[in-house]
Amino acid sequence: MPQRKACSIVNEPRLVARKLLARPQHEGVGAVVRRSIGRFELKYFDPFLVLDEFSVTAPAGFPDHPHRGFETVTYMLQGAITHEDFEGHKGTIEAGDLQWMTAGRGIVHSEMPAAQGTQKGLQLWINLASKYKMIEPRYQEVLSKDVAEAEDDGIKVRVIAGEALGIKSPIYTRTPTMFLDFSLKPGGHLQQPIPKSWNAFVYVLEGEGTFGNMKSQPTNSHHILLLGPGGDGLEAWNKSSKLLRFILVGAEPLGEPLVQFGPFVMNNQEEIDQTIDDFENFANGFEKARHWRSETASDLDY
Ligand code: FJE
Ligand code: FE
Repeated sequence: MPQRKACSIVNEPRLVARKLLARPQHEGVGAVVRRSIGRFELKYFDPFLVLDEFSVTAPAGFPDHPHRGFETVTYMLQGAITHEDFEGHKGTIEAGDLQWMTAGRGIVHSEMPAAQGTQKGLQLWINLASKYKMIEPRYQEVLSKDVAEAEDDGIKVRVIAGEALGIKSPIYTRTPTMFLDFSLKPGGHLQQPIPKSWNAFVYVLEGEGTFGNMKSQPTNSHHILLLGPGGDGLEAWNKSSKLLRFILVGAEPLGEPLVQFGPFVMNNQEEIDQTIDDFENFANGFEKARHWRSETASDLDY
């Protein structure tokens, strides 16, 4: 057994099982996303369906589109995005703010730039368990000033979901999930517990970090690292001379069958056929889509 500090809170650090670079691709209308989870090579990392690092400069965006069967988490890094849905729920999120949207049985909405310049952020799609797929839609929004933050010895964490350094997020997650935004100063060393049975990944936003094993090759921005199974946490080091910023996301896998048709994610083909039927006929949660078009996206040609 390797020797560890008496204060270790991670005894069996998880190793990096896979590393992928998220290259830019076009999505929505005139928007660019670096997709890591959800691309061909990594279709699903239970319960994660999509991870996009997006970049949107007007005139562009994600005009009126539906969702069913999962949650979307939008975490802003720069600029602002206005969302507007078919029930009249509307709002703008800016850098540091987040929106946790449980689409459940159905949401139709637009997500459009709300500021000059380029809007940047992360959007994560988290699958819902079969028994929650048709629940009422729900929004949880947290402004940057209300995001729980903690600092300790060269480490800063913003707790989007779950718990770190003794600080808890107010976000309620249907699928048990942790979402942590870490900044490590040069020389910083982190140990973060992760439940053993959870799937977890790291996505690097800025700088260069060493993950899992102190002797491994450093990883820089736009890379996703899938952590291997079994260990009880993440160990990370900033051995560079610049700030390191990354997110650590983990969740309990659902272990259920999955059939996806674009923004509809269900458990079998019959439920997907029913969903397409519901969407086309404005039924079972899509009633309000019949006469609705977003204002925000109306000046965008698509
Ligand atoms: C979508 C294509 C899309 N990533 N990141 C197809 F682009 C989208 C979609 C998004 C999206 C929105 C934001 Cl604000 C950020 C994103 C994909 O809206 F839902 C489907 N079906
Ligand atoms: Fe959307």
